[in-house]
Amino acid sequence: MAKLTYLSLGSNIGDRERNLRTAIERLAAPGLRALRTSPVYETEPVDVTDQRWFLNLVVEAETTLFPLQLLARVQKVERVLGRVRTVPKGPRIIDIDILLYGTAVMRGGKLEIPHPRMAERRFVLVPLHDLAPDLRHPVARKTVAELLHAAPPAVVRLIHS
Ligand code: GSY
Repeated sequence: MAKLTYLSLGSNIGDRERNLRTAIERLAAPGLRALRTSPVYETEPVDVTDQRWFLNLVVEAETTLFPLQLLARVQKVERVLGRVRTVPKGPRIIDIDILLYGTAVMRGGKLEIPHPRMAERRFVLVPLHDLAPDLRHPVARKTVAELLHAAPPAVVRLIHS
């Protein structure tokens, strides 16, 4: 049975826009079909603030992959694009986070769904809100619109739709 999944993509090295586009193209392979892509936003870095600003977007996709298969797909795309895990939370060519996978809740293993920090991150919630404002977070039991309303401030500027 196909599931609806939401992926957050971010890049802050090199041609950020091209990195995002290439990642979206590479994600689409047997078992995953991108349905809609949010507008692109330029966003101030969170956690490690002394780095270039990111471009961020969210992809809505339909997938028949199981969660760990989806994680493997995401990590493969990150590898192919040349992501090297050096500084934790530091600059990256591409970062792809699985935000939601249907209404699944997975905790305590190598993959946590919903993404454990999605509810505090404006760079995730703004583009997710463009696609699915009424979607309900299966743990917080709040809609994306409600989470965005309560999220801490951070600069998120629309670059283009
Ligand atoms: O977790 C995703 C990578 N990342 C980002 C990001 O994509 N955007 C912004 N604005 N800040 C970030 N900090 C990290 S780590």
